[in-house]
Amino acid sequence: MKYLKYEFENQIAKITINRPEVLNALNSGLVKELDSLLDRIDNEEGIRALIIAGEGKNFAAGADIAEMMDMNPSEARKFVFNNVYSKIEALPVPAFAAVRGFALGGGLELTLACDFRIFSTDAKVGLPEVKLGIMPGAGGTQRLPKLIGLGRAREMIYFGNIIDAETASAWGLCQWVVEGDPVEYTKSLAQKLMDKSPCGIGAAKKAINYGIDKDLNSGMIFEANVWAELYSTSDQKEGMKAFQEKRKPQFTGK
Ligand code: CO8
Repeated sequence: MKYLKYEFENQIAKITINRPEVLNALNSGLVKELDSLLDRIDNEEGIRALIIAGEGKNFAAGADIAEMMDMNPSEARKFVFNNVYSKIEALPVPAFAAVRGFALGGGLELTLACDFRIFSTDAKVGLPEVKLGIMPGAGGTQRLPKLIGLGRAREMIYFGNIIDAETASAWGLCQWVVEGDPVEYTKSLAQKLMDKSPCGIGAAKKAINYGIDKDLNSGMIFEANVWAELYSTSDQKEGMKAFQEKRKPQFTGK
């Protein structure tokens, strides 16, 4: 791969965006690589969590402006890559965004498709697209209001302000703020999932994602069905048997 680095260790997959010379700006070649990598991660057994980070001092300063500037509307439509970000949301394992420095525009939108955001104290995040005559196009107008509420989302999108980690945390945009490189802390968080049931976590992720834009009743029906399906897994049998036998469960994710 030219624009991404991929590592797999201790059941954790890690993708690093690797264009530090342009603050990890996301061009179409990079997004294509991300697309293939996400398909691979989705189909590979033994992965229990995904971490996405940026090479160097920044996460990603947005989509590549040099590539986008001369596009016509039909080329712009083809450039849209929110379907790739949705693959992160659809993964059966939790995704963590470990953010240092800038996460702007499409960079911040990438983190919004993850289950968790961990920011370093020097993180600077925002959706500055209106300053370029465009608007967020990779999920920002859809995921951000659901995460931090309409008022704050409108503020970030209309004013295009860049906010710091402390403000992001107060607004619920990130769950953890850490000193220095957030990757190690993110790995330790991911590691804490390893003794939990992959089937349980995967099913919960599916139910949360389904219910977020549905009415309560449809969400409850979906939840009940997914919950009942867990009774066809060995994780459910092992988890409850281990409880009865007063030992730690050995989940297989099957
Ligand atoms: N695209 C291309 N190149 C970039 C980008 C970018 N988004 N951001 C930075 N760079 C490049 C700069 O051009 C510069 O390159 P060079 O050295 O060749 O001149 C290099 O990275 C370093 O950047 P700066 O010199 O500007 O660094 P500063 O520390 O002075 O400033 C900033 C850092 C404030 C982050 C500044 O670079 C900046 O404002 N960048 C643009 C941020 C931005 O507007 N991002 C949003 C882009 S639009 C977007 O993401 C739309 C997403 C929706 C896509 C829809 C399809 C799905």
